[in-house]
Amino acid sequence: MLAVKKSVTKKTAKSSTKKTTKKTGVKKSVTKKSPKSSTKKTTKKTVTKKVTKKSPKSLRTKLICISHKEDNDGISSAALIRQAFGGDAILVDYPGQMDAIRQVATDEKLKTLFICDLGLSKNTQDEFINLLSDLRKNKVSVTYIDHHDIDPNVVKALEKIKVKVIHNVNECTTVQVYDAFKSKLNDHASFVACCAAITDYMEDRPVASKLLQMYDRQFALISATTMTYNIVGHQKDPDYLLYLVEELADSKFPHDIPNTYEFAQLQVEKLAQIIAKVKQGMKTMKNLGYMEILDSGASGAVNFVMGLSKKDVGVAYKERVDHGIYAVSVRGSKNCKVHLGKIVNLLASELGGSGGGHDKACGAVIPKPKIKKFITELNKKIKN
Ligand SMILES: [Mn+2]
Repeated sequence: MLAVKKSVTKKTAKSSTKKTTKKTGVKKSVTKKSPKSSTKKTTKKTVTKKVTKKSPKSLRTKLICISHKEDNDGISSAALIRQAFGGDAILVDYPGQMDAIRQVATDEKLKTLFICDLGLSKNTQDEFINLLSDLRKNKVSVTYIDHHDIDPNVVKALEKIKVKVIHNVNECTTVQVYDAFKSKLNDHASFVACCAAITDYMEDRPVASKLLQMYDRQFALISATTMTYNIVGHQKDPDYLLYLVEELADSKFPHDIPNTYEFAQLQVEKLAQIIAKVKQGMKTMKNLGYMEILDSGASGAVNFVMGLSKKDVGVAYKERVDHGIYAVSVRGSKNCKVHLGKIVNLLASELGGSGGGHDKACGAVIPKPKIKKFITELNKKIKN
């Protein structure tokens, strides 16, 4: 474990200094003096010079990609945006999504914003539109790329304010990023997209399946799985996740990123322990199996809850003590005929939370006291 961490920190440090000197034009003048100084410090020194030289418009130089941090599709979307356009990634989960957008919206240097693989729900969509419309008023270029179920009125509203919307529920986000910007990407980017599609169960879709044909299936499967385990196992290590974004943007195969396979082995062992715990702790209702997860991620356990309960829907939830909420993961089997993402979106917002996603895989944020109600109501709404 120690060895894993060490080499990682070294690499991250290296690549992040590279980043400051290489990518951001504004920082250049500052980098000479102190390469370590942050952007905040930078403003102090550059502003006086800049203001006299250039119009305020040209102060906007930053490109930021806000993407989903919890899976390979989000991380890989950020990586391909970085390869195509440069800039920096901000990785967030669903509960942190709006905070991140609010924060970048106040950044006066922001010129271009990409938002990837972050679905919207009834409770977030209005503020999302408002924030982006403020950005558009400031001439910030905004591109939203996603594949989660979305209210068509939201798409209309976004297009009206000239946000570029790339949205297709039939391909994962990274495949859509690849497809939209392949002229700016190298050949390896198609492999990154393939692996993301596998993680999202979408490698059989029209574009993704063509990409997968170019590679050996088992090679792509083990690469996607290794990435997934490294991402899931590093959710509390944001620097490592950003490092993965950089390595993928630099066209590294997962097996060329140090220690990823060793780390995946550790994750596999943890998952085996989760199976044992789910067998003990899982409960069932008529139409679903459910379980509160205490010592791992809910999304890592939810498939076991569904499978071991022998129901067509599984629910796993984990308390986020700092937020007073439960992070909930929901999965449906092939026999599940209802659109879980749509049901969960409605139900979560009725209970003062938010949620949504795909037909057979979705998530929600539910206020702590409402979790039991969420499960009983979901059980009622999915009767087959
Ligand atoms: Mn996705």
